[in-house]
Amino acid sequence: MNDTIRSIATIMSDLDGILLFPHVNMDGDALGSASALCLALRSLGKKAYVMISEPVPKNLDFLECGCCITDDSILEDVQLSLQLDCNGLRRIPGRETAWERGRLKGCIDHHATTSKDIRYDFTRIEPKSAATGEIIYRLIKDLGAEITLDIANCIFAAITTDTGNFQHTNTTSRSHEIVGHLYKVEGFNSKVISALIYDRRSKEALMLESAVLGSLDFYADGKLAVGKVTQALLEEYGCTMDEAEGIIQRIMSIDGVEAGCLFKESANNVRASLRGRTYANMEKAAAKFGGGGHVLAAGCSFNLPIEEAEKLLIPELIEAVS
Ligand SMILES: [Mn+2]
Repeated sequence: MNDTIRSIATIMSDLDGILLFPHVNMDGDALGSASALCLALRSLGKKAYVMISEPVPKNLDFLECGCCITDDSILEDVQLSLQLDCNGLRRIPGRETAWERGRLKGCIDHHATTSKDIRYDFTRIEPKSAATGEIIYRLIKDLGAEITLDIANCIFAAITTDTGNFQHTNTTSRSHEIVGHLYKVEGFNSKVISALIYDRRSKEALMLESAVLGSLDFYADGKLAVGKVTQALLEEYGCTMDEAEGIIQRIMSIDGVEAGCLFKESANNVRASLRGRTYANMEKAAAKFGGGGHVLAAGCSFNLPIEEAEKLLIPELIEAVS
């Protein structure tokens, strides 16, 4: 079941009291999409909030736009719970009770891997869209809301981050067309937004990156590169995990690397971020461990020590690059 954007706009036009749910470990697409839609709904006179359960990453602070809440009691009646840039309860941990409040449940996403643990009243899943922000832009237009400067900034952030600044293979003519429209919004300046997202890294984050890159393991004649961000490293450099953002892209910039893996160790589990360059199917490898994502960008989690997770995942990745 995949509903049209127009029909979703029609449904939403009649609703008030809307909670938007970006995925955990929010990125520019998840938060940008959620805030853009939240602002558009408010401009139409509706009560809308973005429900989160973690701090907004520093480099995305400008996307908050007064939309985010951690306590949903501010809404008396929740007519719609809408998941953005993700699907399934596993992607919104700690927010299940708030999610259940929605009389209707919806999902707008571009991840092909879909979870079956939620019965949605409507869904729009477009695996060919580079970012959920592309779908949200069209939804805002169909809702009849104006693309304000704040909304334009949110949509631009969503698209630039999920396309790797228009370098990933998921980038399409439509990604550029939508951004082209954003340039017509009064005051829009892509350079300013890019600098906010990409050029505010701390010294500590760069030191952490250099430590991780300095101890990469290579397999399969250099076609697979594996890095690790451990709790010990974070402590040593005084960093939080969101400052490890971007390390996987650095790994993928190494000549000859077809697949990259970055293990991220948290207090209670290990998450693996997986990237492929051309042919290595990362979605398939992630799916073996209950994860998912896209063919060239996926992820999975392990409730195991990092060494055990490596033993399980690396053979699959070696197979993916061979
Ligand atoms: Mn996305």
